[in-house]
Amino acid sequence: MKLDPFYPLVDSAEWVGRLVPSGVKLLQLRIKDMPEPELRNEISASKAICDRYGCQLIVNDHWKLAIETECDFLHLGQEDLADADLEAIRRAGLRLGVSTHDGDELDTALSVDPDYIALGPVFPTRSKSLTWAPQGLEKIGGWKRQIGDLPLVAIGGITLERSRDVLQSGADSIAVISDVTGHKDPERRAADWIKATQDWRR
Ligand code: 3NM
Repeated sequence: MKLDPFYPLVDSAEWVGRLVPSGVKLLQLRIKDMPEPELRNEISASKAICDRYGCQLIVNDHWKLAIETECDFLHLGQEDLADADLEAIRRAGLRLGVSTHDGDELDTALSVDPDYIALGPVFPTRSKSLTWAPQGLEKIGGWKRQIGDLPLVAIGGITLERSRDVLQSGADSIAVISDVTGHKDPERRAADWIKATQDWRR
């Protein structure tokens, strides 16, 4: 499986509607703390937009709702992974990406036969509070050598200006929050990312 090199993370269907028409082909809906009925609506609305524009939607954490809304790709952190019913997820045919931050977490992630591995934080990030120090670019190469053909997603503090180095270090895809949604012109920034990562899309 090949992932698009540009992988923005957003926290609402409204953001999905803003970014996906610019040509985003891979996107994560990452919503924390929302009552279930609203969450279901956000996931369904995001899926409708992604289906319309041919964008792969990946739902963070909410595996039951992802199955219910017929989504086909899920992202789980290590804690979510411990709580989730992996058999039910696989039975429903969902693909699965897993976050990792150190060797033990990588072993845990690999034990569930994931469809991609995410490694973070590559650089300092303000978007999530983490106990791990920034991993640096060399770690990306090491992780990639270890996981071989399995796609590697790099995350944490990655900007458009740093994207080439990250991809050249061995990442297959870059997950990004603030460099897009925190930008003064997010739609334009997304379009710039798509253009800048074009060489990795073939
Ligand atoms: N997970 P930004 S870092 C959601 O290391 C998330 O697992 C991380 O946001 C991890 O692009 C992160 O603004 C935040 O740095 C990424």
